[in-house]
Amino acid sequence: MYRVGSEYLLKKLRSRVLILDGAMGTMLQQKGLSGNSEEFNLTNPDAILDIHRAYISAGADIIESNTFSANRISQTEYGLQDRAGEMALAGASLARKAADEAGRQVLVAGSMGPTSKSLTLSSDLNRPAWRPYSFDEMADAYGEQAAAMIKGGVDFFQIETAFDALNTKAAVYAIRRISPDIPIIVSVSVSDASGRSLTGQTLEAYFTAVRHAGLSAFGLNCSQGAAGLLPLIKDIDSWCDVPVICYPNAGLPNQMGGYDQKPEEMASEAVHFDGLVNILGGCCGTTPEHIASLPNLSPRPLAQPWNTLRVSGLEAYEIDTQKRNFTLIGERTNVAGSRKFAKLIAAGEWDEALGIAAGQIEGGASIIDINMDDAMLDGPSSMETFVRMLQNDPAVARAALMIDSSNWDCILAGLKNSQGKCIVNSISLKDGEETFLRKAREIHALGAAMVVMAFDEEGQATTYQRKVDICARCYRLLTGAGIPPQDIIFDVNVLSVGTGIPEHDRYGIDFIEAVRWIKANLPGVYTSGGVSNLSFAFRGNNPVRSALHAVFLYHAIQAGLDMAIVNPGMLQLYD
Ligand code: THG
Repeated sequence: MYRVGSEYLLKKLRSRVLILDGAMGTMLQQKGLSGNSEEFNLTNPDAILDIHRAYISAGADIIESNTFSANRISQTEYGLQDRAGEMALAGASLARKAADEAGRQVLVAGSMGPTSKSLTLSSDLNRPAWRPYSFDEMADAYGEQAAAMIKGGVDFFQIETAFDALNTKAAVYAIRRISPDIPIIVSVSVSDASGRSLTGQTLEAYFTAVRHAGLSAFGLNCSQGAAGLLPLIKDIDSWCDVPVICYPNAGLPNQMGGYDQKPEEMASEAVHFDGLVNILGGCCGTTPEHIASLPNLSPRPLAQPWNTLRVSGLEAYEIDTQKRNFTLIGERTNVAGSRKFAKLIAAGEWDEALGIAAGQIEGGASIIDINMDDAMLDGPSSMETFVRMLQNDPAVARAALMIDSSNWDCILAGLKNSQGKCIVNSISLKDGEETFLRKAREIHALGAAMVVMAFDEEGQATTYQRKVDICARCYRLLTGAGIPPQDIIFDVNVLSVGTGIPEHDRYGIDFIEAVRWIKANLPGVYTSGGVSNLSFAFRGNNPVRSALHAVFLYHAIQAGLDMAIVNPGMLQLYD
């Protein structure tokens, strides 16, 4: 079992900057060992132990196990996929042994690389929705690696050189399935000075997508030398609410692809990380000499934990009603809500369908609601394809996704193909507490926020009292299960008015008053509604519909409504 918990690690990271070791690959090369690095855990364990000992002598507080590619997917390239678990166990055990022999406290970070494959990008230009592995396959590979490394005695996991947040989500999903509390650190590698991941995400969008795992640190490794990473670390410092890690390369690569920055040069650049990091070490090209010369820095102070809803696509988006106006969610990418979109999806006209999503973003939507619930479609497959295709269009991929379905498999398909932080639409108490909580936990484990409908075992809430009673009950259940309040969005059912039935007269007012009650009584949560439902009785009469929506939204926003699913192109201003 691992020896340090998250609380202990946090305390240490607050007290001083922990020194992480340097490159394993560089040291193996110096020993003339090239090829499958992780195989040396089995064939040449003494060489690995030597390297760990050299870094411990150089003053490392943390050493990384030689397990970066000890997973089934990466080892397939050597035909050694069935020995990946053994390599992971041996690598973790070797690091543990070296740490335990140190005569002082040395922590073992279980290194997990990104695998050689991306879940977000297609490697085949002619098949943009094709992926070499599914989320579940990748999670299983990571799970096998993680289980072996816990057995080998790692103190925490270090998911490093990460370039695709969907891969990272699979990794943290797999780890949390095995252990709810082992510390996890995520370190991203950026592809250029713009500071985006290879898959196009900003670092803030990336962090937003993986933060749910309860990270002990987040930061950067590889990519550049210390000077090159400094502006990106300053960016991270401005929003990150967990400790920060940074382990740069020994400068920029030379013409031969090698690294020749001297330890003193690296040290003089690293001085500028003072107060910005909690863990400092080295990546490609760094040696025990580099680690020994790292400067003594004061640690980055602890930041206030996030308490607002933050979602992401390629970019991060915070929903803070104190700071900004209302958030629009585009309703048009819904096969049940738009005949045009339904026809395009049925015909496989993906580019045209993406154009509808892009139009909503141009019209002001920050989030797009995607729904593939149609009896004529294979919902999960259409959801998977659309979400994958979306990645190829930066104008659309920028926005966050709301995965809208009454089919659980369709929701999973959306979540398991999105690199950003999504919102699930929706869950409810319709099938009882057990199903409700099982789904909520799974959604959280997959990193998404959730719309909760005012619906229970008795059916849909149509009155004020039923709406607030159900939401109060859901709040108690969800927060009791560890769901952060800011990831809960209550939808108290926008129902159709003007139908001619007197019982429907109060529907608009009861929605608005229930929103007011929720914002006053259920701390931290958000509220939303599908505004176009309100005017179904006026189908075909768009001027009346948009007038109704404008007046309704005006009052609902004053009562505290945070966001709404709307047709952005049809919204009228009303003051
Ligand atoms: N709450 C939550 N999710 C929801 C709803 C909600 N998802 C679905 C729906 N309600 C919100 N989306 C729409 C989308 C379209 C329309 C209404 C709500 C709509 N469509 C036109 C119509 O039916 O007249 C279609 C016209 C066309 O074909 O273009 O009005 O309440 N959580």
